[in-house]
Amino acid sequence: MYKKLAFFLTATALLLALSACGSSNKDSNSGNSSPSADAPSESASEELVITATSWEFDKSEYTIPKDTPVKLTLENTKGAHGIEIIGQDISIRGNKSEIVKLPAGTYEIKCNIMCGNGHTQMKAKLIVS
Ligand SMILES: [Cu+2]
Repeated sequence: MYKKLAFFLTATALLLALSACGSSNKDSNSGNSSPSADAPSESASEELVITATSWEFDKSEYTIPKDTPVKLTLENTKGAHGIEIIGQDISIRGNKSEIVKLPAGTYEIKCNIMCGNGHTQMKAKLIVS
């Protein structure tokens, strides 16, 4: 009889664990899907191309409009570099694009791929206004 009860309890605990898992997965899925569902509907009318070589970006300062979707493209003409916008969850590694939308401010751009001797010098400013 105790065995039966133990089985029942185990089964219940298992079910609870499974349903908890299921619902948390659902939550994280819906959390993930809503921003990505927004992304395609936002077509960027502006584009910023940042060109990277070893070891510098083509400009020390870039400017984009605030609260506007901007297609941010990284082009590596020499070496393999990436960009990271400090304080924002934005990083591009290699020759890729991402649509970004930022509030007004001045941000620091850094290379996020360990690219060699001059890596730490690969910095630029992003002015959003
Ligand atoms: Cu680097």
